[in-house]
Amino acid sequence: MVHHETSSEEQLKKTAEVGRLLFAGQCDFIAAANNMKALPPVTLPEICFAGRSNVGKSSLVNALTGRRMLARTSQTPGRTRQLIFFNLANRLQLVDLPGYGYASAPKTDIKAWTNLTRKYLAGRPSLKRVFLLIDSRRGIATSDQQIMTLLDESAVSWAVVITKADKEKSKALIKLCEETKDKINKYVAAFPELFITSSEEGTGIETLRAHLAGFGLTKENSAFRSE
Ligand SMILES: Nc1nc2c(ncn2[C@@H]2O[C@H](COP(=O)(O)OP(=O)(O)O)[C@@H](O)[C@H]2O)c(=O)[nH]1
Ligand SMILES: [Mg+2]
Repeated sequence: MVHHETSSEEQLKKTAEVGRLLFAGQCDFIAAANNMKALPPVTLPEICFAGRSNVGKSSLVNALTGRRMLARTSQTPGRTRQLIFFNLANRLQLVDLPGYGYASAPKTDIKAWTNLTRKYLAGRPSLKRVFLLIDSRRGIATSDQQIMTLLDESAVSWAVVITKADKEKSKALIKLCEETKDKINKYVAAFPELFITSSEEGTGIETLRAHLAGFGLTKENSAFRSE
């Protein structure tokens, strides 16, 4: 018997393909900002990755874009204190935020970049959605809840991405996801679904790409398209 795809299956395939194509396109580093004045101008729609230090933000940007060294992972500590902006095919801007709770840094430094991150999160007009990363082995911490509250109060839409799914057994992962869903339920600006990912193994990356592509300009409307 011939299997006829339902329209929703077809739709899923289509969005996956749109995501794949977008992330296979050009991706350029455009700015590293450590103060509000250094932020690049508001042009493209923007999405950002936030979370505690070491949660896997840079690894996720690299996995999504398929470029190993685009966002430097934890080996370059200085970089982790700046907001790093990437331009994806003139259609979407990706931002790798400084992690909160960097234990080994001086308190005044932490305050400075935490303030910058908070200001950015609460007041960036082009910011379409914040992806808040949660380590599958750690769950939601107080510092995460503070960011969730800030985003809710600023009416900025956000979603949870579970990282390092490869490090947890499936039973524990299911439990963590259920607990996480329960916790984010009470926030009005939270996207109800979780994105479960492993940058190491590629789990969930295609789904996330497809979702992210929905925030970008279409190819036809891209900022500097050649006529
Ligand atoms: N097993 C595993 N390790 C990961 C994954 N993502 C990141 N890591 C590791 O976690 C550490 C912190 O990652 P990084 O991307 O620098 O985190 P950031 O501080 O949030 O930018 C690094 O040692 C990564 O190799 C993952 O999906 N699986
Ligand atoms: Mg990083």
